[in-house]
Amino acid sequence: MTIQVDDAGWGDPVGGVFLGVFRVDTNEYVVKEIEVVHFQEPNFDNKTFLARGLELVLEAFNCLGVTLDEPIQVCRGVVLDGVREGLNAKGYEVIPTKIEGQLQELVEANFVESLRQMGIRDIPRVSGKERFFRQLEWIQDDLEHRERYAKTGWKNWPTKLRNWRPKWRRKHRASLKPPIIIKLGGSVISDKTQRSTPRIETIQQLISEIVAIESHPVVVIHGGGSFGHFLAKDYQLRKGGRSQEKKIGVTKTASEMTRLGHLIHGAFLKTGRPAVPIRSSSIIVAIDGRISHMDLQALREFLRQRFIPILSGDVVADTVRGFTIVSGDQIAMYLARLLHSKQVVFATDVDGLYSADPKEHPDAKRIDLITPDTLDVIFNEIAVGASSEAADVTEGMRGKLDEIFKGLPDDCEVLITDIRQPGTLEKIIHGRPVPATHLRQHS
Ligand code: IP8
Repeated sequence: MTIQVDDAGWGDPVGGVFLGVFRVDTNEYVVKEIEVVHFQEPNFDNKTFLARGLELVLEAFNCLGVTLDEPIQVCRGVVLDGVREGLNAKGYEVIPTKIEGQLQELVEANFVESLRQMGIRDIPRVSGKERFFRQLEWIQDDLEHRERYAKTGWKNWPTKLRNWRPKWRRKHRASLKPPIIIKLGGSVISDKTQRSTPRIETIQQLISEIVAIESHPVVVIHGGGSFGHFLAKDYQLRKGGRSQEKKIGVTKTASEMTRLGHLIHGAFLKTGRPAVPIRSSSIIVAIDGRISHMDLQALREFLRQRFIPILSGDVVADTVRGFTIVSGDQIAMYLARLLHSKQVVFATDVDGLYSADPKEHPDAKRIDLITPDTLDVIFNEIAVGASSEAADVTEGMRGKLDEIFKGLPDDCEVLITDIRQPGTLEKIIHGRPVPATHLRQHS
């Protein structure tokens, strides 16, 4: 009986290469996949796919009980060089050939189905230009997370394919500047001493300043303030959990965050500037308290259409803890990296960090610049002589700055300042000096 071996996916930029083994007379069929890592560096250069292909075909032969007296028709493709050589060496009668018909269709269909399962929609069944570019487009939509599924070992991956954009998108994207990210601190937009108490006037003031910057795309993220933190603490949500009681805590917190979000969105509505809430818990998944995935497709699309996306710190799904709290700070820095932002502004009710509380100590000095190298020295100075309540605040602030530095890209600057003063944001965008504490990776 004749055995056929064919491949699919060799010319496709996403996924591994599928190998189908088919006994023509009985229609028995086994399919295997040479995993995509064999098409990435350093494996691709070392052609590890050749040995892996042979290994998989022999596994399939084992399943089908192929014997040495069965002629083996093997497709002529390069990916099967190792299979042809290896089978020859083992004494099989190998006939290099062009495989068409049933096997070709089966293995192509299996490969295309695997692309669909990865989430690539509208993928043509037949290989060719359209299928190829559809895959590149899919990768481009979330390069950060999807590049690992690509055959990045191809010579033209780094030079051409990695940055490929369809023409219509190229035009669109070229005109899109990286957004400025503005984090509204929870203690500015709410009274943190009273449960779920908003500072409506301050919110309106902040939003009016934000909408005044028209020259630049903006993303707004707000903290939880007294809407999120009381409940998060009551139910110890950061730690996660599985109990019904905790899940009710998640439900209440999510509901309160919706209320706060509604107030912020309402303030945008009054200004007449298009803004759209994007629920953080719908686009983020965490692993053990840290963001591991953020689906930015909708956010990017809204930004392109000049909406202001509004996100917040939130209670989100966590694959280790069940759920957790991710702060607006963590989200801001994660977004800054993904969206290549050059400026992130943390809006507070003072124009920066001071050596002591400036409301109580008029001689307190503002710290103009902090880098990772100066962080320890500055915090030691602040901690000396701080009251125990102030020490708590200092400790909280240290955690905040550690979070910021953890995610701060080299070419991005964070400013901690009060943006309510008219024109402050405009100055920041144009690189003009404003009273603020600046955070940078290098001085
Ligand atoms: O105020 C926390 O966000 P943050 C959000 O930015 C919740 O830390 C739900 C407490």
